[in-house]
Amino acid sequence: MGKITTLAEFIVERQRDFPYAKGELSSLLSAIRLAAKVVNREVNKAGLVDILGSHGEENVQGEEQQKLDVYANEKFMNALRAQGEVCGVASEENDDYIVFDDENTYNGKYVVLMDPLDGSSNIDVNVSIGTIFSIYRRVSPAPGPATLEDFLQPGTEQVAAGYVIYGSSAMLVYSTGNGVNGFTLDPSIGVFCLSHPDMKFPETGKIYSINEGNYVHFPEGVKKYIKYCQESDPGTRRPYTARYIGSLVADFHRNLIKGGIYIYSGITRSPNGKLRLLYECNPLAFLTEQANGFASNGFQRILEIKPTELHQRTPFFVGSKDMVAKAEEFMEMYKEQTV
Ligand code: P6P
Repeated sequence: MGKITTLAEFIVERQRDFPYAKGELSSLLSAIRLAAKVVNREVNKAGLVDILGSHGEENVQGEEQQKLDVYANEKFMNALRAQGEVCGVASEENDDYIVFDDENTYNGKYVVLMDPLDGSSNIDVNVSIGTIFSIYRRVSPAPGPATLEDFLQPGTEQVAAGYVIYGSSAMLVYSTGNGVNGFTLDPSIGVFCLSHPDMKFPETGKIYSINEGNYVHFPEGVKKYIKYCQESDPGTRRPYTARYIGSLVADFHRNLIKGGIYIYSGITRSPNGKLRLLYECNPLAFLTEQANGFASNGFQRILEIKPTELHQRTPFFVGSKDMVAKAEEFMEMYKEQTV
């Protein structure tokens, strides 16, 4: 059996990629690693709510059960606050960003944006869910409080990003700008072990992921791309296979490994779609480009979008480079017909 590299060892080894880093980013990633293990333990218990008491009520121990996404938010917030290198966090669970204003965090060099438990509605049906995180260097002066500008940076400025998928096994997949690596939690020893080194999107694939229940409301370019996926053409391995889990991290992770495209398009009543730019699309777009894929809003590279507000939404086309390029072709071809 080959040598097992733990996430902790890997973080230290890769710190050498950053000669000027004094370990702050490594320490920050270790805080995320810890919180991921704590959340995974609770997510795995979710199936026992009848015995432990459903969230929001008291369990058999008489403890107040929290909704899992609130619980996850709290665990990641606490781990990041305790770690000392982060001056503020923006979360899907909080309307405004949170400033860490004690003496050791006022100097924090980084800000973190996160969706602490994406797809949490899938917990009750035992479908994989995930945490998504994005890390930037602060732009506001230190020492001092984090400011909104620290969080409204374009995705190209990310120093690191990743996700945790709580599935048949728990995995942490992240990049600090030198490729993407995946670590699987060995629950028997509570350690994330390097299981998917140097992850790359296959140039093209056979899977398209989109909620076709919204078909009548899609822009014409998306409708035409879906029909393109369904036509028969052995030369381009079509018809493709439709796979849609309804959990962004799970659909993304499957496509990263097998190849494919995930689309959450704008629709008539919400032209920017449902997914959030800052803590869902940007971190996944960062990973995607590091894994030789591409991420677009249908017309523009996701990472170059200049954010204007914390919870803004964007259409999201992400995955194998050739497949996203083809989808963009249809969006461009039919952009005048977009209702
Ligand atoms: P729909 C979960 O609520 C989520 O944010 C993503 O994880 C998922 O991909 C998407 O929404 C599913 O949305 O509208 O297809 O049910």
